[in-house]
Amino acid sequence: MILIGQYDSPFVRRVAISLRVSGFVYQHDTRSVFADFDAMRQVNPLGRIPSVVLDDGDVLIDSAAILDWLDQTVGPECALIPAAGVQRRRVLRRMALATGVIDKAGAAAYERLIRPAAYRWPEWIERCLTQAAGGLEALAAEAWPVRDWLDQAEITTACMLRYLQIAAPDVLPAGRYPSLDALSERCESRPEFVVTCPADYGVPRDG
Ligand SMILES: N[C@@H](CCC(=O)N[C@@H](CS)C(=O)NCC(=O)O)C(=O)O
Repeated sequence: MILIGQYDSPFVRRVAISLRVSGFVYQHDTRSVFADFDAMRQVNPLGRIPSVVLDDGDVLIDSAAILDWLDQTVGPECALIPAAGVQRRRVLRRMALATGVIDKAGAAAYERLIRPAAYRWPEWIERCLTQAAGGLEALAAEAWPVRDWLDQAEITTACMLRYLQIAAPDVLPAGRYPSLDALSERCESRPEFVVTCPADYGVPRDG
């Protein structure tokens, strides 16, 4: 199996960590979604990451679809998203909040890092950051019990928190939400997080 995409993408990283937690081995294709755009479009017509190429050649695109394949493959006992009921709803809600924060903080970061300064729209950036802050506040209000195992809400939220630290540090000042800091520290100390930890954020930057 081949995982395509660099770990500075929280969507790629949550797939990588989920594969490792579930005992899968993969080759890592680290081509850049920006520098290798044409090659990326050969794999995923949207030119986005992550993608996973399965051993039979089938290509999975979009982290949610990849995680769904993973849970289907390992079965309900080992799935990272509970199969049904209130537990499933709770995990899906947290995942929606965490991916929403990534989307909004990411949109603001793209505006500031990629769009030429003359074309930036401060009100739009402000709106995105307000939405990201709302998601963070909602996640901080949730209980994050300490356990030996991880579910997908914890993996996705921890990947989101690390992404903010490197791509949009002003969105989450250290200490604002101690429960999220604790979740991040707990997750980042695990081997699957350590080996996938991104050192830097690889989007093209202006000036
Ligand atoms: N819904 C997609 C979002 C993936 C996504 O936003 N990927 C980003 C990297 S974090 C990307 O490919 N950005 C380049 C682009 O959209 O042009 C997923 O969950 O896989």
